[in-house]
Amino acid sequence: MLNITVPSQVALRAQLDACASELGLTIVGVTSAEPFTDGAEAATARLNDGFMADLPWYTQERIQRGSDPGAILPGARSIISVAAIYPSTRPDHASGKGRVARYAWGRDYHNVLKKRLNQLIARVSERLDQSIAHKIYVDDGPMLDREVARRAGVGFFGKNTMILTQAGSWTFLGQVITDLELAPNAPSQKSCGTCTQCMPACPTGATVAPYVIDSNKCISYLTIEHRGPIPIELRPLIGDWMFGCDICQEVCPVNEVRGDAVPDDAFAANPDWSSLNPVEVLALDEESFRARFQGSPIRRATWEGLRRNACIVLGNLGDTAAAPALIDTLNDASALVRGHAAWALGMLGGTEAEIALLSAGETETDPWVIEEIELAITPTTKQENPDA
Ligand code: B12
Ligand code: SF4
Ligand code: SF4
Repeated sequence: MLNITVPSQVALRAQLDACASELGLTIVGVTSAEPFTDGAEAATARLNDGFMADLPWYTQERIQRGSDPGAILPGARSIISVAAIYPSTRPDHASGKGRVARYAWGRDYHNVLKKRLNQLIARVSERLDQSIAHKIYVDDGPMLDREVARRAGVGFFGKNTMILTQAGSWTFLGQVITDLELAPNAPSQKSCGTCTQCMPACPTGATVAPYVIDSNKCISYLTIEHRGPIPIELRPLIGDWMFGCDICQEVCPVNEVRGDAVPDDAFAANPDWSSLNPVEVLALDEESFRARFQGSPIRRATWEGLRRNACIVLGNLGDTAAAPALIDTLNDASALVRGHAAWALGMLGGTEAEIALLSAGETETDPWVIEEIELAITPTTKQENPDA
């Protein structure tokens, strides 16, 4: 009879934790591969309420698939959930620049964290001298990353819907579904308590209820994922956010108490990405956009989308020195960008802007841009910007 020693769940877990720590993964939890029924229910409710906006890939089918790890990896027994800390201390923000959400200051986390999780599995596999069936996801699959993290004890849900870990919410989440039988963690018992600070702090009122974000109003959605015109009533509320938004995390007291939160070097801020000069962005051609943001999450906004955002930021900053750049942009090849440039000029006001708008109105052929030009030359638009 063969004498095979099967490592216990606890011994396997100890190996996992040791390998994770060697790879700099300090926040690690484990949960079973049981279906995520509650998470799927909440996600379905968000979808049915229209709160997932027009994200074409966020479908009921995706939610179903993501809530059943056993269907993704036959033989799945455990899910390893990790949170990787990214830098959160903002260098002095130069005036005239557009803000970038912290998660996008450094290299694209999808690749960095997936590589790390691959190394983790390779290392554990080597130690155990056995192959491990696994499937890795970092934001790029159907799994409900935050619900996995909650059940694996990595953190608790904040009312801003972020997972609040021992290091706060400035973290990326990733997970590995595996056939290893690992000792699980208990879900965190912590909660926001009576705090509600993130809710009134949201400029657009996107936190429509505790734990519920209406993506249609979320600046992160609007500046990163949304492909068309940004609703005119939301534009002034975007302020100087050029890509993403961090406000509901900046105000969170859990993020203040994070003495032991050491950001992962792999996500160190790149000054070319961490704040953006909107006039410079308007001047980028498609090739220079690709080159400048190679390896950055900012590419997700698309060349057209980022220039649309630059127009909004310039309109909100209200600096008339940006008028010539916006006037040039009235001739842009993209109607989306031209329309937002017209709006921004309306916000800046002044004779130079008005003459340019009137002249553009004579040659413009796109009906939506014509409408934007007309709105921009009516005085009511300008009144919406309190700083202009
Ligand atoms: C779609 C999406 C978005 C959308 C929608 C966001 C949202 N809140 O749903 C938009 C584009 C707006 C977005 C924005 C951002 N995102 Co995003 N996004 C995703 C994605 C792809 C899916 C999220 C999802 O399924 N939402 C659907 C709803 C149902 O999920 P939920 O709001 O989390 O709901 C849960 C809880 O509310 C809970 N719940 C429901 N009711 C109740 C009641 C109680 C009492 C409790 C306790 C809990 C609870 O159950 C729900 C299901 O799990 C995930 C990656 C992934 N694959 O999971 C990243 C992800 C959530 N995003 C992430 C990040 C970093 C951001 C931004 C911070 C980026 C930025 N700075 O601009 C913002 C944050 C905005 C915000 N406050 O959420 C990280 C979050 C990391 C973390 N520590 O939590 C993720 C996990 C990506 C990753 N792998 O790192 N995102
Ligand atoms: S990311 Fe910004 S816009 Fe979105 S919910 Fe948070 S504060 Fe509101
Ligand atoms: S600000 Fe308060 S309510 Fe909002 S997530 Fe943080 S602790 Fe929770």
